[in-house]
Amino acid sequence: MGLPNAGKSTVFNALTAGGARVEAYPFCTIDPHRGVAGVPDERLDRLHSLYPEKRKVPTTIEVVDIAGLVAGAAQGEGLGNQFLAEIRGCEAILHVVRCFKDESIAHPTGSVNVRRDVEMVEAELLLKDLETLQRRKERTAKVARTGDRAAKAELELLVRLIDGVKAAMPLRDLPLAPAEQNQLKDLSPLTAKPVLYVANLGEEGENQHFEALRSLAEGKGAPWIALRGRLEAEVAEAAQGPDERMAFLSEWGIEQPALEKLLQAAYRLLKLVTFYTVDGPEVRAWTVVQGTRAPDAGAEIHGDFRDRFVLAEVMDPEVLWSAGTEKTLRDAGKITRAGRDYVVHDGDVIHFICA
Ligand SMILES: Nc1nc2c(ncn2[C@@H]2O[C@H](COP(=O)(O)OP(=O)(O)OP(=O)(O)O)[C@@H](O)[C@H]2O)c(=O)[nH]1
Ligand SMILES: [Mg+2]
Repeated sequence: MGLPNAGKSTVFNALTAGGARVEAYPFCTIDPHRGVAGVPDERLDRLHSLYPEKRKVPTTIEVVDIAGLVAGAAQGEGLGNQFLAEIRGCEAILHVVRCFKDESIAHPTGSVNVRRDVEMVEAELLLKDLETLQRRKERTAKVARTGDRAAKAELELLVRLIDGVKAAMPLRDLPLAPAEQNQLKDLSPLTAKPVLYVANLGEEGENQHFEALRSLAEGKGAPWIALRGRLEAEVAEAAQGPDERMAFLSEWGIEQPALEKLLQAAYRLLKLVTFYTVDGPEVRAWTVVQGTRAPDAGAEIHGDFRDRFVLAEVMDPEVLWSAGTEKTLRDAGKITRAGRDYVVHDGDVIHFICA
C-alpha cells in the first residue's frame, strides 16, 4: 500500500517481472495486481539433490498490489476504500514510500514529505480500525448490559483499543495479553498487521527522503528495505534470464534483487520458519510461524493431518546431508520420533505418520 504514485505497481513489477523468467521459482502474476513467487532456497536445492527423481516444489509468497490510498479512503474516497478490504486478507503490509525525486510525476499533495506521506496513509488505516472497533463496541455493549462477564471484559478491552487508535496508536503497538490478541483476531484490524516499509528510490539512489524514511522506520522499531523500483523493473523486463539480470543489476551496484530483499525481510517480520517433506513425488518446502507444533505443521499439508497425527519422524537437514541417504540415517537410528508437542525447527525434514 501507499500514496498514489508512490511507485507501488512499479515495485510490484520489479518483484514479479524478472522472477517470471527464473524457471524454478516462477513469480507468476495471477492477475495484474496479484503475484506469487516461489521462494529461492538453497537448502531445498541441496535436499532435492538427494532425491533427484522427485519434483522440487518451493514454498511461495503472494504479493498484492492495491490502488493508492488518499485522504478519506476510509470513508470511501478514491479507489482506496475497496482495497482496505484487500489488506484485511494479508498477513503483512508493505508500505511503499516515494523517495524518488521527479517533478514530472505528480504527488498527491504537491511534494514529497516522507513523514507526512506515511502518516497520511496510516491515518486511513487507523480510521478504518476505529470504525470496526466502534461497531463491535456497540454490539458488545448490548450484551454486556445483560451482565455477561465475557462481554464486560471485551467491552473494557475495546474501550482501551479505541482510546489507543484515537491517539493515533496502531494496534500492533498496544501491549495486549495473548488472550486479548486472540479476541482481536476475528476483527482482523489493519493496524495490528506487521508493516515493512519499502523505500522506493529513484535512479540516484539514497537521498534525504530515504534518510527520513529510515529514521522514521527505525524510530518505530519497524523493518525497512530500499530498492530502486523503476530501475529494477526495467532491468527485470530487459534481461534474458537470471544471470543477465544479476549482471545488469551489479553494473548499477545492486547486489541483491528486490525479491530476495523482500523475502528475507518478510521471513523475519512474520517470524517464519521453513520445513521440508520428501514424501510422494515431491521434495517440498513449507512455511509456518515459529513455535508451530508438529500437528499444526502437518495441517499445512492436509487439513486432517492435525486430527490424524500420530507422530512425526524428524531429520536434521545437516545430518541427512552428511549421511547422504535417508536409509543410512534410519539404520544409524538418527531419525527423531516426535510427538504432538514437538515444535518444528527451521530446516526440519519431516515425515508425518498419520492414523
Ligand atoms: N523517476 C522515477 N519515477 C518513478 C520511480 N518509480 C516509479 N516512478 C514513476 O511514478 C509513476 C507512478 O508509479 P506507479 O508504480 O504506477 O505508482 P503507484 O503507487 O502504483 O500509483 P497508483 O497505483 O496510482 O496509486 C510512474 O510513472 C512510474 O514510472 C522512480 O524510481 N523514479
Ligand atoms: Mg499502481
